[in-house]
Amino acid sequence: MKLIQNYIDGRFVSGKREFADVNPADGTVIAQVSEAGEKQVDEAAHAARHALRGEWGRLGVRERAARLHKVADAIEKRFDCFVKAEVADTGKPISLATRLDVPRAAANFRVFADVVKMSGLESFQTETPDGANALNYAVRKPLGVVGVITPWNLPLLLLTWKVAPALACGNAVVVKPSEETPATATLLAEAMQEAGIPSGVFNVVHGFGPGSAGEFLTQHPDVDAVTFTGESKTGAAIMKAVSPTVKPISFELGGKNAAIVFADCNFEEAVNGLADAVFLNTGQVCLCAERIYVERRIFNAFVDSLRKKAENLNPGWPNDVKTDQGPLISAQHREKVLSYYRLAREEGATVVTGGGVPKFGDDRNNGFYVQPTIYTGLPESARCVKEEIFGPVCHVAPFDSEEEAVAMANDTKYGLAASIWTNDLKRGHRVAQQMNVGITWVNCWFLRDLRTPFGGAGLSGIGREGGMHSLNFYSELNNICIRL
Ligand code: NAD
Ligand code: 6OD
Repeated sequence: MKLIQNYIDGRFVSGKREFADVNPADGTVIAQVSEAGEKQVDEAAHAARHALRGEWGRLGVRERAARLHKVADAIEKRFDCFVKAEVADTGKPISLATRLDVPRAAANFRVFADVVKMSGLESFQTETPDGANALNYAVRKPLGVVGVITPWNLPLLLLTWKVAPALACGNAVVVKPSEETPATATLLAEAMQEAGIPSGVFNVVHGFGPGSAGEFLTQHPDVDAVTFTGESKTGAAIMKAVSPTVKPISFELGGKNAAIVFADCNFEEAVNGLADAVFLNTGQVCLCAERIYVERRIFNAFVDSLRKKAENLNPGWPNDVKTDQGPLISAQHREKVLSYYRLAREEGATVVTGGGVPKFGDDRNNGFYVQPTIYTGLPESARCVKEEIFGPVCHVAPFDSEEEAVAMANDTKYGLAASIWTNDLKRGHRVAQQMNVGITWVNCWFLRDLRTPFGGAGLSGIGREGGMHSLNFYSELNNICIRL
């Protein structure tokens, strides 16, 4: 059986214990993973600190950027290996990993290499009280050792989204990928070696959260900052863990995202766009729309068209190019999603489609598939309308006025993303600007420009990453004031 190891100070190493890496499509064990104990996390943090004092710490921006492009080259060279590993770990359709996850990993390195090379800093000419002049300018320095903790839904994409800017700014990192999807982080270590990233700059520790590698990393005194993507309640636990050492944090957390569909929209584009927004990656994207508000006069037609889309999805084997719906990540996560399917009925929902588990004539019955599901008829106070489910499911509700739609969309403790569907440009701007979220799409969804601010309000996160926002988190500014 294959063993997925930790990567510390340029070497692939094992911890004391192992855990199983399970294929969500049929429940089989595909590899054993070496869990990093406190000792390995400590070694990784020290290796990272040491690397900052070596060649990496002396490199100029131009050479750092060149090496990040080489990392992207090395990912592209291993494109098929990354796709295969990501599909096996997550169960996502091969078509999705091929068009989204792996290309975005390479793009993350290329974009942040270019952003850091092109970035400048502001300066101010300042009048002194005695009528002389002073010049203020700031310089960027790395934060130091950055702990990177990531989830299982887009494992390589989300890990590289943080590692690339952290390295671009000259930091060294210790990454703790999700225990559900360890494979591509260790593969990335091979790409780092090939690209000439010095030993200790990129380290991988595998394991779980509490009492394991995740917690050891957040509490480690040699870790200067923590960047985390995952559930809001995990974010709260990490905030507590980092508070004694006052580490800077960047959090990208959960969502209960709304979409508003006006009757003047391009109907077909809205249905297609929202079918993606609800069901992509089996609904396991933090940006997915779990609440859809539709103007009453097109409500029935919209629900019926979305139902047809859901019923046409093909829950096949992940490696089949015709598959567009994979399983959920784990038995435990499926139980959570199914508990919401049961709860929706108890709360009085009308089940438009789905609500259960598909039956196959093969080993997929041992996997973690659920049916794509659409509900209507729930009150806005229902738990299924308020809580993040993170599966292929949405609730669709009608509205009669723009004000009502905006109020319902904003009635949440989360604040990650929203989408507005209308052909009235003025309304598009007006409604988008009223959304209490970090990201609003108009007539599209998950259309990314990596230079833009990305993050959430409320329970959805702290801070923004993307372009200069990432550079601002992953570096420390030192303002220098010179009296002239
Ligand atoms: P999770 O919070 O359970 O786990 C994420 C990571 O944190 C894993 O690596 C896990 O091992 C680690 N972890 C757990 N407890 C920890 C602790 N106490 N200390 C340190 N590390 C700990 O999240 P998940 O189930 O893997 O991912 C799904 C969640 O992530 C959803 O809520 C989703 O909305 C969110 N998410 C948000 C974004 C975003 O950009 N806002 C992106 C993707 C996923
Ligand atoms: O596109 C990105 O940069 C990003 N962070 C996406 C997050 C998706 C959540 O599952």
